[in-house]
Amino acid sequence: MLAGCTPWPEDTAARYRRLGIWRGEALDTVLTRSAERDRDAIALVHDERRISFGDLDAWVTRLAAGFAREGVLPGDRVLVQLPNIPEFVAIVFALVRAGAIPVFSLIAHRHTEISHLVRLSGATHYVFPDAHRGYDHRGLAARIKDENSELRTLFVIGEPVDSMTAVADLAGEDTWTPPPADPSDIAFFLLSGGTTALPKLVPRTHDDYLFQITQAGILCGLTDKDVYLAVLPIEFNFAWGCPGVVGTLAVGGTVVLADTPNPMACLPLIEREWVSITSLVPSVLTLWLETAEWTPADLTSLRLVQIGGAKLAPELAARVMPALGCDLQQVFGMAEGLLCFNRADDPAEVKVNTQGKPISFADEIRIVDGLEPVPLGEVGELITCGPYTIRGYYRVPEHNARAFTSDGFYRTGDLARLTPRGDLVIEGRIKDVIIRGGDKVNAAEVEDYLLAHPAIAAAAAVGLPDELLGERICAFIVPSGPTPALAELRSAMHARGAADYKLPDEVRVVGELPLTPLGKVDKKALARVEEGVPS
Ligand code: OOB
Repeated sequence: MLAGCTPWPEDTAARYRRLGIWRGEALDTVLTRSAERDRDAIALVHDERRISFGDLDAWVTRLAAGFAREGVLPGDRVLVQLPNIPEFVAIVFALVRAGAIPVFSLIAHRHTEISHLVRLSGATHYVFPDAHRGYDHRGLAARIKDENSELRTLFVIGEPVDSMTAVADLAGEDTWTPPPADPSDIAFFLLSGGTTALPKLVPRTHDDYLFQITQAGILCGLTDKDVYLAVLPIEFNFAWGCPGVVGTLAVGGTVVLADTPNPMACLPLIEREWVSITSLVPSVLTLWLETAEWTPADLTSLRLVQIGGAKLAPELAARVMPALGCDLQQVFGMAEGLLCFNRADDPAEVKVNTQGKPISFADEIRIVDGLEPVPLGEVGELITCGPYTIRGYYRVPEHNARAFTSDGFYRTGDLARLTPRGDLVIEGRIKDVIIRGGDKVNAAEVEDYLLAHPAIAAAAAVGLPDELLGERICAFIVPSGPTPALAELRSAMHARGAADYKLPDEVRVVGELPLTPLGKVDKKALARVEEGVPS
């Protein structure tokens, strides 16, 4: 395994292989297999482009040969920063086929994140678009290359300048023979999804990811008739492989790439492409539900909408099935591995109120306080290990010592409890705690109380520095009607049973909550309000 990554213990790995969980196949075989089954079936759709499995598989081999010819070697890390376009899929699979390791970055990343990722990954190549939404990516890439001597090649989608290489000019034969792959080694790096620190690198192996997409696909009843709409950024684990893009391609289904999560664009796309399944974060779902009420778009093809990435309020969850006319599946997941899904045959009440169960019998979950399990049904930290959950981030040994237990469980940092029927309910983040005058207040709990108020559409509880209390509770709210005053909010929360010390000290009205590029509330930006920095 690539130096700097933590392998599973040998006996555990042997067990996963013996049980057939790890199949010992390279990730890019999913494309070859689907192409062998039906070369003419459509794999990718973007705007007016439609690419068959036969063409995609051949394109991937030509690109892999082209990358190899340009000096991309097996084991090289290659930073990939692209929007939802077919090139993302082709390039990532081509790098995997060439034995290189793509490092997924968000298109929204700028100098701070990109230079951090180049250094942390030791990337020797960088793939990016010439420009996207008015931003000059070539300028950023040139600056990054000047500052990092190990970065050898800049590959651009679009017009090259200076010494950049255009991906369109990569010439290789589609009869090229790739180097042999080791399926137990790293296929690509995902990014950790923190909202407070710079991302860490999450090494995912061929074996572990193939298992994830297969298992997720089975639980979604995915077949070659399915059409998956990639709405969220494609490099987000949720959109890439839960079952997402890779899972859909693996069963021979069609992936439609959306340029934006905007419902005005996506709902007509569902009608045009007969989309059957998609995955959204709650903030995007809110927009979709508003639009779905009056849109003329025909959504009858849609059979399943997966929602995850952040807490889904039960009130919002209850609106999915009636408004979109399809099934709801809550997904609790993370780049590091563990995925929990509602099951198709769960009662509606379970789909609305819980985040489901782990997708595999081989996932182990524990709910602990420190290392000790809490009594069944009580809230504690969720820790987990299993066949697709990493044993360590790349090249951060000090952090790994804290983030993993000595027996290899990943400490998710999420607070969770189990219902009597064994479904998980996520109650907040361990670190999302406001320490108010010595009392610890779970921000998510305050938010649940706020959201229960009929005049509040969205809310975030944030600890702001306070001379007297250390931190005071500030409720940032997006009103859905007349703005409730602080006193009224406090008494409404009190009437619902909230303890005095959990009541907000201050209310601030905002037009919308700032979000990270992956749709999580950006509390760092909210806290900056206090410093007078515009969020
Ligand atoms: C997904 O992945 P990441 O790595 O961006 O973020 C993981 C964190 C979790 O630890 C949890 O704090 C939060 O995001 N989260 C949820 C949630 N799903 C994720 N919190 C409450 N309810 C949920 N349903 O966000 C991700 C990766 C794959 C599939 C889905 C989400």
